[in-house]
Parts: sequence; structure tokens; C-alpha cells
Amino acid sequence: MALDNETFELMKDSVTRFVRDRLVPAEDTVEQTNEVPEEIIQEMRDLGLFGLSIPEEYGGLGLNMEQECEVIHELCKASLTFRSVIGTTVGIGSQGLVMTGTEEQKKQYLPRLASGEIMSSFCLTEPDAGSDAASLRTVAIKDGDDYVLNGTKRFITNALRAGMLTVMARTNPDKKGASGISAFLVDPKTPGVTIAKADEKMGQRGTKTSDIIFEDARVPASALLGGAEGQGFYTAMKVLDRGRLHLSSVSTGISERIIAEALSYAAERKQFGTPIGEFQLVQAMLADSQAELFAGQAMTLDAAKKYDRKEEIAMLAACCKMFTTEAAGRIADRAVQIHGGSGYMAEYKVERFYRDVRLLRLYEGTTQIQQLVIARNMLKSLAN
Ligand code: COS
Repeated sequence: MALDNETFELMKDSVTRFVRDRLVPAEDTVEQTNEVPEEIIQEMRDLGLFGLSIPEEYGGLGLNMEQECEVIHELCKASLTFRSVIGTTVGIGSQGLVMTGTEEQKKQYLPRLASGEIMSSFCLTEPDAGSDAASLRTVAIKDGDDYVLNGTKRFITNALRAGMLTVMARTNPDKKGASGISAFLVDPKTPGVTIAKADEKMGQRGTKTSDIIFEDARVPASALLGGAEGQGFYTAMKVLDRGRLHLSSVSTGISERIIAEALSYAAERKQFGTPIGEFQLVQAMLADSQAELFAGQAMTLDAAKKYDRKEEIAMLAACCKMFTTEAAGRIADRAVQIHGGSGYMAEYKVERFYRDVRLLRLYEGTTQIQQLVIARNMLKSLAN
């Protein structure tokens, strides 16, 4: 499943133009209003951005992982908030359905997700279950032909915009670990589902995250993802493996933009009668950032190609996510440093990007969780 090269290149060029002509000029508005303008969301629909990863037979573009990574890298040369609007629908919110949904479930949701008519959210995290995802407490108890959901989900991106929630809940409360967890496709308008107000965050203004509270929310048995109980955690882990490649491209895209900001400032800003880019200590910062960007892009595309060849990538995706997000943090820090006092001022975009990229090292698995996944896989390969 992939777009042919020529069509793909045309598509990628249109994203590059969209970023340059529409998204970058709208960045300040988004920062000031904490909203993404509706006309920009409509243009994202028109470009097919909500359907990047959804198979063509369900109305999406059907990109393979390598192509998705390339497009996401391009898109993330603008404020990360824009990517966040499509992020859950392209990635973690829909991919459980694409991977394991029944034909009926796919037909019910995928065409509307692909067109952007509805958006999706991935509901795993809870107040007491973050890194330790398998300890989640939301329950879905079978009652006749239905399941009844109770519990609270936290930090759910796009919950306020979503028309479909992929919810991980414990169908077997007696089984404490992963195997008691199932996944459900839930309409947020279901009675008993409350989406809380948007969280106030450090950065990425315009992104919307919120709690979701389930109070005796009744869903039909047909909402059980794949029609099989006990598979929810494993599906979530596979979705996150894939999502970590997507996020690596988010990190490399914004890193490239931040380096461009630092480079143009270094070329223009004069001190001691010389552009500061002529100074070797500034050059060292630029060079370190460029090398880290190159490394991050190369490893992400390499792992994405392996994913497309259906190779096992859990460890590689964790390596990519850890490296590229940590690198983005260093790159943003150096960009602020190169800007000097101006780098601390809201007038220059590196101040905003510095705050925005801080999230990359936290969501979809902290750096420490990536380290744990990498080391566990190393030890497992030794045992085999
Ligand atoms: N693909 C498929 N199955 C996987 C898997 C993967 N990548 N990783 C783990 N599993 C399976 C294991 O094989 C194990 O199966 P069994 O029940 O048959 O033994 C089960 O899942 C539990 O795995 P494990 O014992 O490793 O679970 P732990 O609770 O120790 O830890 C981690 C799992 C920490 C890796 C997981 O909880 C995690 O990724 N946490 C971070 C969650 C996260 O990213 N949150 C962000 C919120 S979404 S924005």
C-alpha cells in the first residue's frame, strides 16, 4: 500500500507550498488566539491530510510509512499545532482500527476519518496510568448486548474535536495486567461521556487536550474493536510503535525549521562588526544541530522502510523517538542560545518552538520509556 512516486512527489510539493503560504503566516494568529482557524482545517481536509494513512479503498491516500514520515516532516516545518489537528486521526486514533478493525467497523468510520468529516482520539492515559499503561482502571463491563464504560482518561489530544474515540478499557477487572484490556470505538456523543474543558499547557497553543469522563456510558458490543476482548493493550502497543516513527518525523521537521531560524539570525545579526555566524563557537552550535537533524532523518526513514517491509521495529521506533525528540530539545536550546537575549523574547519564534518541542520527549512514551523498550528488546534478543 503506497502512492506511486510521481503522485507522491506532487502531493509532497503541495504540502510544502501549504506550509510556506498558509501555515507559517498563520502561526502568530494561532499563538495569540489559541485556536487553529477553521479555514485552515478545511484546507487540510481539501489536501487529503486527514487520510494520509488510511487505505485508498476507504477513501484515504494510503501512504506507506516512509511516505507518511516524509509528509509529516514537511508539515512540521510550521508550528506543531497544525500537525496536531490531523495527528491523532492519521496516527494513534485511527491505526488500531486500520490494523485490527472488522470490515463493518472500518466501513463505519474510515471514510469519514479520511475525509476529515470526523476526527479521532486515542484514549489510553489515565490520571494514575501514564507510563504504566497496563495498570489502567477504566472498565467496560458486559451487560446484555452492551458494554458499560466507567473511568477517566487524561490529556486526550483532540478529544474536543473528535467524532470517534479509540478507548482502552478493562473488560476483565479480575485480570490486572495487559491481557484484561480491550479496545472500543466510542462515539463521544454517547450519553455518559463528558469531554472536559481544554487543558492549559506550556506550549503548542491551539492544540486541544482534555480529560474524558465515562459514567455508565453504554456502547453496543459492535463497538468492541476487532470483535475480540483482551486485545486492546497489544493493539495499543503496536499503534504506539508506529506512532513513534510518525513522532520522530514531527521532531525532524520542526528541528529543520528551528535550524533555519537560527541560521538566518546568525547570518544577519552583527556583533563585534561581524555576522555572528562567522564566529566558530556559533558555527559549532549550527553544525551540531545540522548533524543531529541528518542522523535523525536517516534513522527514521530507515526504520520506516523496515516497517513497510513488515520487519519488527518496536526497538528501532523507540531509538528513533528517543534520539529525534532529545535532539529537537538540544536544537531548540542552541537556537535560543544563538539568538542571545532575543531568543528569550516572544517576538522571535525560537522562544515558542523551545516550549513547543518540550512535549516531544513526554508524549507517546517518555524518553525513559523508550530506553526501557530499547534495553528490554536488547536483552530479549540475547535470550533468544
Ligand atoms: N507490540 C506488541 N505487544 C507488546 C509490545 C509491542 N510493542 N510491547 C509489549 N507487548 C506485550 C508484551 O509482549 C506482553 O504480552 P503478554 O501479556 O503476553 O506477556 C504485554 O504486552 C505486556 O508487556 P510488558 O510486560 O512489557 O508490559 P509492561 O507493563 O511491563 O510495560 C510498556 C510496557 C512500559 C512498554 C508500556 O506500558 C508503554 O509503552 N508505556 C508507555 C505508554 C505510552 O506511550 N503512553 C503514552 C500515551 S499515548 S499518547
